[in-house]
Formats: sequence, structure tokens, C-alpha cells
Amino acid sequence: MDQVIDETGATQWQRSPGGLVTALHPVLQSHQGTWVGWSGGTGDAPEPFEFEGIKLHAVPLSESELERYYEGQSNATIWPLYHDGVEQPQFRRSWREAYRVVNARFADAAAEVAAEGATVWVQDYQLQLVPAMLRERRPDLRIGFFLHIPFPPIELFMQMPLRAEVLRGLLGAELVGFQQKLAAQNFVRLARHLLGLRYEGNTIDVNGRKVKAGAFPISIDVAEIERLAATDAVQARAKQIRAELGDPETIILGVDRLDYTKGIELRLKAYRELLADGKLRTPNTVMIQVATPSRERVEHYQNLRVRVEREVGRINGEYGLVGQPAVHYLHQSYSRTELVALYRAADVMMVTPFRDGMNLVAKEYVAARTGAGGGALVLSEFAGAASELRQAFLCNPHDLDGVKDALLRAVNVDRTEANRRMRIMQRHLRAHDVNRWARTFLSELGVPAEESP
Ligand code: ADQ
Repeated sequence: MDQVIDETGATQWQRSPGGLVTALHPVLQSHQGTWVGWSGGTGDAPEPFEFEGIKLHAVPLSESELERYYEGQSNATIWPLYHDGVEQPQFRRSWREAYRVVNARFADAAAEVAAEGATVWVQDYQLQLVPAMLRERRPDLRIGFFLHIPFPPIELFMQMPLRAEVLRGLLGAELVGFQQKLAAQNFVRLARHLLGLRYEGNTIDVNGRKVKAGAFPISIDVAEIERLAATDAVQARAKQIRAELGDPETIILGVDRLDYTKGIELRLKAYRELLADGKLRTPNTVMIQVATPSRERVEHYQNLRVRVEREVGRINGEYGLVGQPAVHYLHQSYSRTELVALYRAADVMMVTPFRDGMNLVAKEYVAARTGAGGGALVLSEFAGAASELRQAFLCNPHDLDGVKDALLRAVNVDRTEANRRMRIMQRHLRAHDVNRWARTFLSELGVPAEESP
């Protein structure tokens, strides 16, 4: 959750954009759990309170922790390293120290809030030391951990100065969940390589205690997206978006956090080259790129923004007309309703990350198209979602010609074929929604079914 100041000057709460929050919000609502998390600001944390049916227990961060723990160790060391080093990870001693201090604070907070024998589910790469710290403080708890981003191959992980501590931290959980099978395999092999631990299948023996690793591909609240997509407001808004764009034949859409892992520049380049080749033409084709502001004080992100905006300027300079830009670039956050309307308006969705744990946008697009007819998804093979959404137009984001080819095939696909592909993917998603993800993880962790969503 993020604290924001409204127009009257009062403090309000709002859901932060991003995959983790989108996925866990419905799970916590149905589970009546307490969310122990960062308030999104610095200074004192507010007292515990309830928001949209979820009990929130905020953990404070100081300005220097925000810089060292969050922007530094989490987002300039671990994030790039775990995403195949798409950008060069940076290593700093003071960041690591802050990571330890903040992880200990989260472990203290969870230890204080959790009832006797409760289940604690630790989420994501910012809190990898917490499982072991929490086990030390509260051996009575049942502890699970889920990593939302990829887990790298041994050779990459070994670069990290904090490697043994992070691995021991994760091994404090009884169950460590990943998006992909390969990631779980990387993890068990690493446990043997780095700590000499034995494993059988995906179960690691940590001095007599069993730690399981497994793949639990995350998903979305499919019913909620389908419900929103069917509302009159969304359908009218989708029509309006098309009309405002001048009723082009083809609308191509990208929706991402402005992050260098997402391949935004690459997709713009593919579009520009297709315009240059005369295979796509403006104004019958229009692209919309929504790029939510993200981690704006981290240098990698500032550089990316400059590069993306330069590319957008170049495309519009060469192919735009007065009142009809070739790319609409929106560096803004949107409501769920507006996003779903955009998905409904778009003929082709481009999801082209160089590496992505899952990518919920790809799944949201497919779900939002229910009943719409048409619609084609161009999807990178390096997004976790590619192992499930096999009927997408898959591409290798490192091969620009391959991306151009996938985009062109998606633009030109006939409606019957597009519908066939969409229906298969929609059926898959309905049977694999976010509740199933949570249920599967929690049941593997040993949580009784009646306590599960
Ligand atoms: P993210 O890297 O944040 O998630 P993603 O899975 O695509 O990536 O989730 C983004 C979420 O933010 C989506 O629900 C999307 O609708 C929302 N969003 C994007 N742009 C927005 C905008 N302009 N306004 C409002 N909302 C916006 C991380 C991992 C992923 C993994 C998820 C969940 O990097 O690989 O899928 O966690 O595990």
C-alpha cells in the first residue's frame, strides 16, 4: 500500500501498482490475513489499521534505508542479478548491511503479530533473510517463502557477496516457491554447491530438517478481470479510446512498469523498423505504450527512461502526423478499469521482457478479451507466462527480426485463428487463477484446506 495526500491535504491509502500487490490482494481479502509490509514512505509507520478488508501492519524505513536497502541492495543488486544481469548488478557493503537490518525488522514485526503456530508467508526478493530470522525468533511458526522474480543459475548467483546468507535465509522456510520449475532446480543445486547440502528430488536436507522447493506459477483474479471487462463502463470506454485514436485498423499496446527487464525499447524499435519497411503504416496502425513510473531514483531506471523517450520521439518525428502520433507514450499509473478498457481496445498486446518471473499483464490481457473477439498476444519466451500461454505469438526478445516477425503475424492473424488461440488461453487461465496459486502453495506448506482461500 502507498500513502498519498489527497486534494484536501488528508492522508489516504491506495494500492500500489505492480505484480505482487495485484496478486496478493484478493488472497489476503479472502483469507483475513495480516499484511506486514512497508508503508511506501519514510519516517514513522502508522498504527495498524484496516484497508479494503485487509489488516495492515506497517514497518517503517528511514530515508537512508530506502536508499540502501530498497533502491540499493534490492533494486540495484538483487533485481538485475536475478534477471540474468540484463543490467550490471552493483554491489555495495553499506547496502548489504541495510538489507540485514531491515530484514531483521520485518522478522521482528512478523514475530510480534503472528499467533501461536500461525502460518507466515514471506514474499519476494526484498525479504530473503526473513525466513531464517523468523524461525530463530519463533520456532512454532509455519514459514513459507515465495519468490516472484526468476531465481538465477548458480554461476550468476555466486557473484553476490551476500550469497551464503541469502541462501541460509531462504532455507529457514519449510517451503520455498518459485514461478518456474527451472528456478526451483537452480535453487536445490545451489544448496548443494554452496552449502554442501544433500537433496532428493526437490527436498533439501538442512541438518535433518526438510525444506521443499517447488514451482507455483502465479496468476490473476480472472473472475474480477472478466467481470470488469463485461461492464458497460469498460466497453464504452474501450470504444471511446478507439474513436479518440481516429478509429485505426490496428491498435498495438504495451503496459509495463518502466523497467529495463521489460523490453520496452526493443518493442518500440521493432515497431519503428516495421514502419520503415512499409510493412506497417500510420495512421491505420497506432501504438500505445503505458509505462508506469517505477524506482525513479535508481540510475538504471533514469537511463532507461531517457532511452525510451528518445525512441518515442524518434518514431513520432518520423511517422507521426499533426494530431496523430504513431506512438502514444503514457508515463502514468492507471486504475484497473482504465487498464481493462485499454486491453479491450487493443488488437495486439506486446509483452516482450528479456526476463520476467511471470508477467501478469499478459494474463490480464487474455482474460480481459473474454467475449471481445479477436486480439493477439505477442509474448517473449523469457517471461514465465510463456510456459502456460502457448497460443501466444512467442518470440525471442534478443532477436529483433524474430520480434518483428511475431508482431507482424499477430497484426495479420485472421479472426477465426485469433479467436481459437484466445479461447484456449482463456480456458487455461480460468482453471489456473490466483486463488488456485495460493491454495496450492498453502496446501503444499501444510495449511489445512479450511484455512485456505
Ligand atoms: P511486475 O514486474 O510488477 O511483477 P507484472 O507481473 O506484469 O510485473 O505485474 C504488473 C502489474 O502492475 C499488473 O497487474 C499490471 O496491471 C499493473 N500495472 C502495470 N502498469 C500499470 C499502470 N500504468 N497503472 C496501473 N497498474 C499497472 C513482479 C514480477 C513478475 C510477476 C509478478 C507477480 O516481476 O514477473 O508476474 O511480480 O508475481
